[in-house]
Amino acid sequence: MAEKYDHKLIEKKWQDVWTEAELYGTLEDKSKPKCYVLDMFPYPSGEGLHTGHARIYTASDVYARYKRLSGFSVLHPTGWDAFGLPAEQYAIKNKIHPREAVNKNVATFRRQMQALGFSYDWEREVDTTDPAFYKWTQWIFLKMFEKGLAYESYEPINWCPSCQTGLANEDLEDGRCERCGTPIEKKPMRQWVLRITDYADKMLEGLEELPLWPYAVKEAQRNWIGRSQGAEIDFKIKDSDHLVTVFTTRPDTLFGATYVVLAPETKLLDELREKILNWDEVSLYCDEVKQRTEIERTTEGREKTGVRLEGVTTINPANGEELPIFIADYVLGHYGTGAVMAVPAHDERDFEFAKKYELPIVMVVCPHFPNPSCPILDNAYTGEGKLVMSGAFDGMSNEDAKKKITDFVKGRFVTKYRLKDWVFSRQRYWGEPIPLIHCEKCGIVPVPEKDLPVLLPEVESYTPTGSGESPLADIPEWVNMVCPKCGGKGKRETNTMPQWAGSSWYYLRYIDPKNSDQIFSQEKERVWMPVDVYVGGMEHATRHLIYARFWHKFLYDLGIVSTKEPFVRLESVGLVLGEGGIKMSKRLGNVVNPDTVIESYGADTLRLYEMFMGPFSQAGAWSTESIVGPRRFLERVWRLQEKVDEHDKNKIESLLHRTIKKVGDDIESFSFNTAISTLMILVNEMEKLSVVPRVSYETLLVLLAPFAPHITEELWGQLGNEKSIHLAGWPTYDDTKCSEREATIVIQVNGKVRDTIIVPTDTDEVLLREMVLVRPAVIKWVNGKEIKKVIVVKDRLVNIVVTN
Ligand code: ANZ
Ligand code: ZN
Repeated sequence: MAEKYDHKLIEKKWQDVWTEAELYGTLEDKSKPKCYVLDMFPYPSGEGLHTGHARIYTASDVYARYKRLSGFSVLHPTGWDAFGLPAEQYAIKNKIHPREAVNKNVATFRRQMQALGFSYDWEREVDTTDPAFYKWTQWIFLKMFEKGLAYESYEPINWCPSCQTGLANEDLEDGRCERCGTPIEKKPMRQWVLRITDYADKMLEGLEELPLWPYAVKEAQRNWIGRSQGAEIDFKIKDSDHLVTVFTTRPDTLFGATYVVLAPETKLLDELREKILNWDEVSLYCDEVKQRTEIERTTEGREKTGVRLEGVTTINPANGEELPIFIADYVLGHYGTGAVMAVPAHDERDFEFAKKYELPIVMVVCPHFPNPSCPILDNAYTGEGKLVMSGAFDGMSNEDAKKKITDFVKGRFVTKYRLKDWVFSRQRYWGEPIPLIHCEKCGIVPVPEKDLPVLLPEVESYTPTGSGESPLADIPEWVNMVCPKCGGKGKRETNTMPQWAGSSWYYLRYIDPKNSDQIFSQEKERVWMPVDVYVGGMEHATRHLIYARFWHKFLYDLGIVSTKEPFVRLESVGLVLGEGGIKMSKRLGNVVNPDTVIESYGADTLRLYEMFMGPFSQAGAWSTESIVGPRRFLERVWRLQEKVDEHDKNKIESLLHRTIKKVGDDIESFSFNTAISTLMILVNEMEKLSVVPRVSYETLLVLLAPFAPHITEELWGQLGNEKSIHLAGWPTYDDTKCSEREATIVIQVNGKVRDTIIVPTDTDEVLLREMVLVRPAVIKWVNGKEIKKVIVVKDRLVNIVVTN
């Protein structure tokens, strides 16, 4: 009789054995196909690993283990994204050096990740704050500088008054600092900017070559980049030499422009100040608008506001008509030219505005031409048609008129992007120093490559100065230096890089993490790139995943990497919510600590539970009650060993073959929850047998090994196997033995149909009940209510009766 399943005896033991045997070291075995399985490395915060991390890292671990078992040479590394504000703030608060804070937090993360049994190749661990790593981050920056992709700018940028640093657009959420929620101000200051817009087209085109990325992520990137083709057209200010240049995607509607709108931020306003009769009103309005976030300004349906400029008008270049000029908040200063020609008949925003301020609405594109009478509009007409009221262009299709009218008024065709160049400097301590020198004579001089890395110096205080200078500016010994070019007086750049820098290329360093002469060997890069599967959170869709693609494409153009895209396939994880489907938060006190779950149930149970919560890409709610499910399942697998018999009289051959096929297919497609259900069915059937043939049991163990690596290793060993189960090889199946009978089960809650599920016929009632209760559609209706009973009609129906 086997002993009781005690995870505490097993898990640590096997983790030590695996480490000792270097079981998960990367084998650069060229005889096997390669697979690079990557997850988004953590930011080692003071809070330690959370259940969301555990979901991502378990998924990538299951996949990596499955690929190793299937004969692939697998690269599965991890590391630490450890620069940035949170570490610095933690250090300030706890009065320790950010280096110490990072070391401490990394130790916690590493311990927790090891306790979960992840099969990372720890020999390849990288840390973005390690000088041996950031040397190469600085090196890439210098290459960008060399190619003119990094430039100094004095434009007003996003400034967080609380974090006291400049920020990129990607660091904002609804006009607020993504970190602390403080509304962003615009502050003019010197800064370093990366010309990411040079890569906008390449990044858009590249999306077409990524069929294995979720559509939603690609769509988010397209919108973020926001390419828009249109024309710039000059309008003269009457009785003046000034011009208003507007950006329009609809030059075909120029004859229908009935006023012009300037963004309250435009410089032109100051230039026209002498002429504007109601200047006080205008400047008051401008001040008001500055208080509003961009979201407030552009939300559809919100009442539009504006002020007419008294004393100035402009001339429509198409027909010489005199038009009024407004300033209005719905026109943004930093998009296009900051000025629009308003065509209320064909643009919804202009239509609303024109109604409110009683401005003329002239229809110039009509769908029923040559029928002479245009309809009276209830809202803007945005469709296609023929031109009317447009002089010589009447009758022309509006598509053709775009070019013709632009040429007629000598406009210029332009492409605009919503994407802005990447504000790349931070006025904070804990980041990579930007490796540049300001020389009195030579101007900006790059630090010579041989002098990299530029080490982050020790400082008295990490607290930002608030003056817009980084704390590094307070260390004259560090700042003042000899110009490497002329030997004259030089000063170091004191801004640091943003948190996103290291993560924009870290996946390349894993390939050759200890190389001190090169960023990585080109030969190794050709072996391992591209990343075959990248697993992480959706919040990175328009941040990290844009930046990394940009850097990768730049490195491709330099000839340093061999693939145009870094990540072939992307799998995004759904959130892990707290009990009852609400967000986990410290404030609500509902954060689940993986340590306590591992302590009471074991890492294998936690892993299984995280994968069984529901479809991987969908949110799942934590439930302490249902974590016993996976635990009991593992106990059942444990007890099955009592039935194992050496003699092979396989009564469940067909089910076994089907299970091998289904579990493999499901892991391949990240359908981990259904893979587990399938294993549950198999265990259920095995329990019904009086003896379980040894080979069948061993097959079950191998199939379960990627999910529950410890218990399966233990049971495998108890059967007398000497080699690790994780080297056993994935079982094969015979297609002809896979024929399956299925039943579609209708799932009801209080008699109302809420979901359906396909299961093998004869699926056991208890099991069916378990499978049904974890489905998101069911949880939605059952959550928070008491389950009175569950009615099961075999192969047909499950009805859950709850209190109302
Ligand atoms: C006249 C017009 C007529 C327009 C019409 C549209 C429809 P996308 O596609 O997003 O690039 N626009 C230009 N600059 C703007 C700014 N800084 N703030 C707010 N709106 C701005 O949008 C381009 C269109 O948005 C432009 O084309 C302009 O309005 C407006 F029937 O010009 B259009
Ligand atoms: Zn010099």
